[in-house]
Parts: sequence; structure tokens; C-alpha cells
Amino acid sequence: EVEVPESHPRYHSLLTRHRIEAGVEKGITSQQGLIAQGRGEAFDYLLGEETIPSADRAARAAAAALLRADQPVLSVNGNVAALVPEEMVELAEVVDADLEVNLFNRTEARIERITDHLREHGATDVKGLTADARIPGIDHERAKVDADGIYSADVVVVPLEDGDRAEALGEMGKTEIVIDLNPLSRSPQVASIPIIDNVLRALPNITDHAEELAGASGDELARIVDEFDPDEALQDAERRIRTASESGG
Ligand code: PTJ
Repeated sequence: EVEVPESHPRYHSLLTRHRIEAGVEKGITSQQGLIAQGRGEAFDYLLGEETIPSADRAARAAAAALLRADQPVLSVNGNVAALVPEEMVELAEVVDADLEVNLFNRTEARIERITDHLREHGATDVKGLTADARIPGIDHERAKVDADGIYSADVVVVPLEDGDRAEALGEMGKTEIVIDLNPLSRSPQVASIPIIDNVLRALPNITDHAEELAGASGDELARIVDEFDPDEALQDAERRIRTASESGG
């Protein structure tokens, strides 16, 4: 690992890049993951590299939806595994969700490596290798999911999901929570709860909200979910980005 001094103005951004690079070296993250990271960074820069208030409200709604769920599942891909393995395991514990490795560029070898990597970070049961069900309307490889995991889940967290799959999961009637830095991307646009934030900040934030809402009644949780407006959250993030780029960042 490369040493980055904490005083460096782009410390967090550089650290994140190194984690993704290390993920590629370990065979956890795909080459395309590097490109995705670069795209994400540009949007994060324009968002001020902070959790904007509308993204915080989305994270709270996500926590409420997860706590209310009968069968919540957190989907893990190569970027998420490299960036936030511990945070995924922690959120799964707090909201009693399953973890499922589900890849855009699916290979069994990478699923196995990510599963091991999550276990090293404290996960006990990791789904994704059984792949005995299919998401309807998606081409074969990308449709593969576990029957007792994403396929039957009522609430799914899909960070950095591709648009086709996000849409297909939504059509299956699931409450879909998407974390993506680009508010114009199709996946957050079709999500029930889009969180326009970096996974590095969004995941621990959902966990914090879930811990805080742990004693809330079912009615209270339902109210938090119902009051959340996805279009407003998307528009707010887009406005932030446009204002930042007009003023030169
Ligand atoms: O490991 P796999 O095979 O499942 O592949 C995962 C990637 C992410 C490579 C794959 O799903 C992909 O190609 O995604 P896209 O189409 O490049 O989209 C990635 C989206 O995530 C973009 O909208 C980025 O802005 C966003 N993004 C990138 N890094 C982050 C992010 N959003 C939140 N936090 C990040 N750290």
C-alpha cells in the first residue's frame, strides 16, 4: 500500500483510489471498477465530498425501510467489497440482513474471492454462489441470483447497480435502495430510495440511523419511509452539482 500523508488535500480521494487498486490486484474488483471509481469521484467533487442533507434524509428512510423489512438483502459488488467490506457486514448485522455477492461482470472466481474477503471482515453467511434463481427480463449471466436471497427479498440495497438490473428489480416489486453519486444515472432514478452519496459515507450513515431508530414503532418507521420523496432527493442533488459546476467547483 502507498503511504498518503493525512495532511494531503485529497487524502480521502487518494486513499479510496488505492483501495480500488488493491481490489483489482487481489482479483476482487473488476477493471471496469476503476472507471466507475473515476466517474464517481468527479460527482463527489461537485457534491463537495460531503453528505448533503437530502442524502442524509434518504439514508434515514433507507434505515427505516431495512428495519421494517421481512427479508432485507445487501448486494455486494467488486467496488463495494474493496471500499466498504466492514461497513457492509456491520449494516447487515444491525438490520439483520443477508449479504449477497452479485456482480455485473460475473465470474465464479471473483464471487468466491469476494465471499472470502467478506468473511475476513466478519461476515458469517454470504450468499451469491448458489445462483438458483433468475431476475426476469435480464440476460442470463446478469440475471443470476440466489432464490433465498435477492430473488425473494422484499428490501434490497444495491450500491452502484447497473440501470437494467435496477429497473428489473424494481419491477419485481421490491423496495430498492440505490447508493450512487450520479443522480442522472438510471439506477438511482428507478430506485424507491436513491441515496446520492459516496458508499464510504452512505453505508455507515445508514447504520447510524438504523441504530438510532432501533426502538421506533412499526408505524413510525412506515411514516419515515412514506414521507421520503425520491424525486425531491434526486433534484436536490442535481441542483447542488449544477450550482457547483457553474461556480467552478
Ligand atoms: O464488480 P462488478 O462486476 O459488479 O462491477 C461493478 C461496477 C461498479 C464496475 C459496475 O456495476 C459498473 O460498471 O458500474 P457503472 O455503470 O460504471 O456505474 C457505476 C456508478 O457508480 C456511477 O454512476 C458512479 O458515479 C457511481 N460510483 C462510483 N464510485 C462510487 C459511486 N457511487 C457511490 N460511491 C462510490 N464510491
